[in-house]
Amino acid sequence: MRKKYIFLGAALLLSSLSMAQSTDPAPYCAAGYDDDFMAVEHYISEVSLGTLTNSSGTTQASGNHYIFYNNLATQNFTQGSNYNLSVSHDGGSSIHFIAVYIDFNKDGDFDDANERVMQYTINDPNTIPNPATTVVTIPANAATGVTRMRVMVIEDDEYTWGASNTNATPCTADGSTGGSLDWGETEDYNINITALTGIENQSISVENISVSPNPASNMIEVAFNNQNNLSTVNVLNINGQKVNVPIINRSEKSVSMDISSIASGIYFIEIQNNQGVGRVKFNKL
Ligand SMILES: [Ca+2]
Ligand SMILES: [Ca+2]
Repeated sequence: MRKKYIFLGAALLLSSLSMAQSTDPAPYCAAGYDDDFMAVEHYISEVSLGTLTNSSGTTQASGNHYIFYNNLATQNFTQGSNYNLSVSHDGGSSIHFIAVYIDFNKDGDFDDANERVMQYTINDPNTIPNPATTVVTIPANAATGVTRMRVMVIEDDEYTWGASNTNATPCTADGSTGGSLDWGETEDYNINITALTGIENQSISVENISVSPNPASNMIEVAFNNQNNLSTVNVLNINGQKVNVPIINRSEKSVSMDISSIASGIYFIEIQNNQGVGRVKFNKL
């Protein structure tokens, strides 16, 4: 029996070692909390973005209340696509911010435009939903490859979340005082951003189709170089489904379309003629 317990203990130790997370945020900034003088427990209990889900329990990480879950299988997120983001937390009325950041341009910070993908602030007690949810759009121009997502719950003991401090901040030096990150928890994750590729098996080269302007918000003109007998022009969403768009003007070599009514995102123009089918992507602002 003793051997069995030793074996079980070794197996548990090995499995816990192989599942270990990191407490080192580098090269990203630290996100410690200056709460040493009083223990206030706030925690993130579950994070979900697309196919990434991580439950971390209803206790706060020790130390700087920071964990980098670099031990999880890295999930893929496609440029231009939308993903549901959900953050479950301890739900206390003294949480002032729920904030999530993604380093879309992979420059090692969370400071660039649109890198804060979720923020809830509390202006009345109990107005932050639990879970806090939003939809995250991966920018079409996001850098591809593995990058960092940071999830935070924050209590600010100076209550500067009101007039003077309307945004959460992703960084602070641990041990500093007087900042806005007084109590809370921070969780970092790796996510992998993949390129949006065109639909395969095209028989008309994309060089023979031009779309302008691109990106566009209201009107686009699609021109066909060296193409004859144009039969069909469609607009497809990123799932390949046809989207209805009014055609304003059409000739054998070009089509003008009003795209003002469709949602922002990545689309494909699909043309067909007697040589086959070709598709190019454009970005609706
Ligand atoms: Ca947690
Ligand atoms: Ca950045």
